[in-house]
Amino acid sequence: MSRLVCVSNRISLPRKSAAPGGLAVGILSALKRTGGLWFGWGGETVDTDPGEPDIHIRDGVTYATVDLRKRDFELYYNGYANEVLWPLFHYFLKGMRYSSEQRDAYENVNRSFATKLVPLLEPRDTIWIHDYHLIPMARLLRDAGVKRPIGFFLHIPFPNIEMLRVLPSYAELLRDLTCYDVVGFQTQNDLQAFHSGVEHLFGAEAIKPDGRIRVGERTMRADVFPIGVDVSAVQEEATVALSGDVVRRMTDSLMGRSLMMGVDRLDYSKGLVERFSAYQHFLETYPDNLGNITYIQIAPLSRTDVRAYVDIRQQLEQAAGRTNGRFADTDWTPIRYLNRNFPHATLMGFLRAAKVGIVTPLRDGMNLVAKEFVAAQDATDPGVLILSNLAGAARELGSALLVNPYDSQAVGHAIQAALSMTLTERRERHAAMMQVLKRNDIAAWTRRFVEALEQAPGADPRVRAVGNGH
Ligand code: ADQ
Repeated sequence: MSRLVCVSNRISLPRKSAAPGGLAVGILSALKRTGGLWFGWGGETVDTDPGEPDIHIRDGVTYATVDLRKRDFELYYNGYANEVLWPLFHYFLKGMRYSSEQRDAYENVNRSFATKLVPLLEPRDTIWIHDYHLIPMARLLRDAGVKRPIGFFLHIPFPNIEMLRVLPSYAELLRDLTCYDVVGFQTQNDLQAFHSGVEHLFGAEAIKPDGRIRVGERTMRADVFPIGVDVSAVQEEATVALSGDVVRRMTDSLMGRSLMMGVDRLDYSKGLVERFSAYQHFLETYPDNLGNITYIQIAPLSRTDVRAYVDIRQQLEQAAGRTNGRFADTDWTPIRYLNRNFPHATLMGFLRAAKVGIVTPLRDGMNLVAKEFVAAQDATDPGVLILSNLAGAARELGSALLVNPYDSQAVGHAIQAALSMTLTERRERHAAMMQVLKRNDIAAWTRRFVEALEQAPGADPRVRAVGNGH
């Protein structure tokens, strides 16, 4: 059996408190299952040359972490990754600030990652690169002589060519994606968007009837691999945490009120400003709920050096303050808005305690919190999920209350519908969603992707069998 090597920009080191983020949750579950190597940035920035990777081994997983130079962190991570690709891929051109200096830093950091990874590779490795920070990796690893199968999974949405074309280096980005053996997307929409780019650049004939893509001498496969959650681990975490101290103190403080819960990284794509305004709309439209509902929004800060994130933070503080100022009573606060981090298990306990889970991103690759909310519920008395139809998860969770996150009136109505839904309907909707979650769980995601990679059209079976060379 080949060894799995995952590469991502940021890696979650054991013993350090986990950085919130779906990518880390997904990769760690994958690697814990199969063992292997996880290579990436360990979260430290330095002034001098970053040097060789640090190696830690824990529970069958080898972690190889590299540092980033401060300047590279600014231009590659804050800059190209999070001020160009992230907003563009989420259709937020307002947040995009392109410079060729950032583009060069992106290429250089990718090259340095590739150079440092190559000596760690073994002859039978299968290499799985994650997310938009590292799109050029396959080209750079191939240039360094790596012949093993290399796959790429995009955790965020992929934009249609009409949006992608805004990027000056869009053709390079598309070419880089075709250097992989397998490219995976969260949803059919993202795959179609990728096809629109391939067709634009290489012509419709590059996409074969069986879905494979042929560019010059290379054949690759692009497909949909919706990421899932570890359903039984979430259930276990949620049940244990519910009777733990932190969750108990929170539920006691509700004094019998219904809880609506939101958990998101503080990011403009998560639709928090719109959500706060929908909640205000709901309190105005359905005043019977005044004093009877508590909305807790947990939103740990992320990417605090990027300007758009400073702006969104201010807007949210103002919006929460406005709603609380207008509706709060001496013994009731309508919104509790927290910018802090909690252990994953505690979050699952909070989700289980909620009658309503509210997940209304303006655009999202998948959204694992939506899936975790469903998995964390008590099946005999489940809470109701309100889900944006612009999140990838909506393609699978059709039994949630689907809303357009920009329509504050509709989201307000959905909150009311969730609070008044009968037990029978709640159970039916929950059971339907659980079926999907179990079928497409995190193990299925890993298995399907790794199998696709091992059977990829470009992966040379002779190299696989005899394991000669990287
Ligand atoms: P994210 O944008 O980070 O992920 P999401 O999918 O919701 O969004 O994943 C967040 C994860 O972090 C969840 O597992 C959640 O429980 C956890 N988390 C959130 N806040 C936390 C906190 N305070 N403490 C600890 N854990 C916290 C990206 C894409 C998504 C895609 C995922 C996975 O943007 O669209 O679903 O990757 O592919």
